[in-house]
Amino acid sequence: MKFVVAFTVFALISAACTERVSYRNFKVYQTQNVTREQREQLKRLEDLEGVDFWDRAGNRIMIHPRLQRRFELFLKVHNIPHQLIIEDVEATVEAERKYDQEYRKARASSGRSTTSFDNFWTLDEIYAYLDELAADYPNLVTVETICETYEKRSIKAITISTSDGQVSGTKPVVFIDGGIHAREWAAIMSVVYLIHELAEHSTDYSDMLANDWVIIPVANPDGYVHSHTSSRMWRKNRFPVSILCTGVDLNRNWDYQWASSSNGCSDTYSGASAHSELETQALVGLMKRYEANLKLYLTVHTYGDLILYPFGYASPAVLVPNAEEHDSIGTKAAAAVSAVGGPTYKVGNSAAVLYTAFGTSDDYAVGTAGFTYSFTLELTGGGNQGFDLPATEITAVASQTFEIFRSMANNI
Ligand code: 0X9
Ligand code: ZN
Repeated sequence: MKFVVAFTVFALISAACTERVSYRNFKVYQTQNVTREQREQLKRLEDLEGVDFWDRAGNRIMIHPRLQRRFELFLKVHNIPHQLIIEDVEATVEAERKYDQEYRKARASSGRSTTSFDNFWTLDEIYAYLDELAADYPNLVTVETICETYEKRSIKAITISTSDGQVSGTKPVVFIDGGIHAREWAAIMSVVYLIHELAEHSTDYSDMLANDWVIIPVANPDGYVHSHTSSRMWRKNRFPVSILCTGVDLNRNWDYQWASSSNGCSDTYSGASAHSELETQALVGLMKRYEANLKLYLTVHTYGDLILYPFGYASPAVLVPNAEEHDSIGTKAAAAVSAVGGPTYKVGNSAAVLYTAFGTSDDYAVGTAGFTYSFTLELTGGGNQGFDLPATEITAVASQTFEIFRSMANNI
């Protein structure tokens, strides 16, 4: 007992002392009407410490306060039209944290315990929920741990199938991951929302359940926890790359057109080799297990209101042979979002609409794994706040995203 008390006190103290990265006076700039040449110039800043491309195209860039003057000079020299859209990122992050604390307090005092999507769930909350579903719906849901990460956390996968919660081997498999990028919290919540709908309201979705669903809501748990406890804008996993830098970009680590990158500190560092990371290996292993039935792969990210299809490694774009089908499935999904009053999603090839990137999961899914269809979804962001979608908007974004899942599952 003494030990338990001492341990609890120690845990509380160390939790309270977890050092948070402060984004005090970090600025975010929005560039406008950038020409090809200007984009090239911007790209050269991408890997510098203190420069964070919120969208990798370089339209929104977060800048460390000590670089502010030089960055503004750079924009001036290159004649790049721009606007300062966030004066102090820390204020945004603090507001997000304050909302969460107050929400949790109110909830605790009201004694409510029903599932709700009015705040961002922690990793432990998501995992507890998955286990609860497995216990409550044994004929529909199974949950398994597919990996232990570098920091010894589980990656959990949930299978939702009317064939006793198992992949049947006869139905098409829809495979979905969220949270490959740690800071993209709304993507994770949208995938949890999907799980909630399919598991707890399964009778409403016999159409969708003509497929077997294999879902990994948090593909990068170490990164996700780190973005909650230490550094809100963390993107990569937490593998110690060098004495200076941590993290591999799990969306550059796949063995299809993988390219080595020399800078381990870069936010898009691709790892020592293709599939070097445990998280990537775990997803690949699961894909291999269901190889014969893989139909649709969806990797859920934020933000940008985009439905993107492969390939993304080449410019001008190299298209998948069934690109037209991808386009029509994507266009129907975008229409489904509009039909419920959501934003206008843009549909297209990832390299053409966004930018080229090597070793991404969407390319691997069709290029190697054997899926018939593969999309990257970039969900709706929080306006100028980017990744910090206000928690009050989770339900709207998640329910609109659900329309994408439903439309796609019914049109493949
Ligand atoms: O860069 C990425 O990994 C994705 N965007 S994000 O802002 N969520 O980081 C987009 C990947 C799209 N796929 C390809 N361009 N191949
Ligand atoms: Zn992402």
